[in-house]
Amino acid sequence: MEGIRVLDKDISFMKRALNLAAKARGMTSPNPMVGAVIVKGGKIVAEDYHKKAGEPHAEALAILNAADRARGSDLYVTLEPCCHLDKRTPPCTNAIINAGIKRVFIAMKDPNPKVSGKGIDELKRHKIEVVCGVLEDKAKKLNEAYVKYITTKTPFVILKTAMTFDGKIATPEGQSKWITGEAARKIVHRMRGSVDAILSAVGTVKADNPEFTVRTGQWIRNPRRIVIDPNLEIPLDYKIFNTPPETIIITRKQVIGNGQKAIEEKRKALIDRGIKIIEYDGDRVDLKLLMKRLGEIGIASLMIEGGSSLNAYALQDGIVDKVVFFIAPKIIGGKDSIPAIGGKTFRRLEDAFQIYNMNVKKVGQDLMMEGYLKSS
Ligand code: AOF
Ligand code: ZN
Repeated sequence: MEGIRVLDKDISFMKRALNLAAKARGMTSPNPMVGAVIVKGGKIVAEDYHKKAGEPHAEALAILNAADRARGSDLYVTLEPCCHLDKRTPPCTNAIINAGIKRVFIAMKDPNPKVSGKGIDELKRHKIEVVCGVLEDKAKKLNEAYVKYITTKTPFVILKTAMTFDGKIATPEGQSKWITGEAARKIVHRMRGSVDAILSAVGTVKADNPEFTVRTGQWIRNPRRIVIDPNLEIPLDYKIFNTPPETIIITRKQVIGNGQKAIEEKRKALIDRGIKIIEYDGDRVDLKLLMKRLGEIGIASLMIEGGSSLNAYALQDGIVDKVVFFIAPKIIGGKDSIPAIGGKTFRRLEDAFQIYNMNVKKVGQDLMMEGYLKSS
């Protein structure tokens, strides 16, 4: 960190800005969560956060609230202020300069290629003191989905699963309700509320008839549901087709005139219901290509809630960014029970997927373990 010496009070104002930003979790996609605090004479004179994509930016709102008090003040903002013109809202750098703000503390550089350091340069050109990197790790974690999507145009993918102490997700007969306890399931609902979509597969949907919606009461936005169903086997009266929001079905392109009449009829019935269908060629959907396609339709983050095979294919196809495993204090044992990750077995330990930046916490009676597939 260059220039200004960062003091404890600066860290605590930034912490406050981060907490404000997080209030909009699940509401800002594909845009970032951003918080801003304006301080003068050691006191907060205004603060605000970005509420929803397309609505005013955090720093612009805080400046508006501060009015004249912004002159000569310090701004704490969790993301580098924007400076580009080809967008819905006016550049925040102009607002900062015009308001007469003296110093700007930034948590992280904006990975958006249209900004990426240019916002900081613009402020410095106008003799504003800038320090970037205050609580940077926390800011990056908060906006990990935004960082991935704005730089790759493909969604940030979380692989979530609930398993026994010995890594099983169901008995050989498929019984899986409930492996984990209430507290863990509550967290899963919260996670659903913060992603754009849930990805699952026919096996899980047929076995559990899930809704994949958020039922904690606090959230108002449900994720899109995306289900891989190669032969359109999921019955039309299943919850996935009968609860909003719109479900997307990923299915195999059928060979015409090959005795596929029933599938063709089902396809028509689904389309009549407003279900979106995405087709793929070949035996199995290429998940990497699917992620590209979903990115194109604006899905910036996705959580996989599938079974053994989908979990394995997701890892194999290299689409997973983060794993969140809930571990319950139960042991099923036996080689016939269903493992969390199916698919092929690695013959050499060197080939195993490596998990980085691992974190563990206790939730109710269970453990929540998370980590990343790439080191940061
Ligand atoms: C936000 N909220 O508080 C900040 C953002 O679609 P627009 O016009 O709102 O522009 C989105 C871009 O603005 C976003 O990708 C990021 O580069 C920058 N900063 N965005 O939605 C905010 N500060
Ligand atoms: Zn802005």
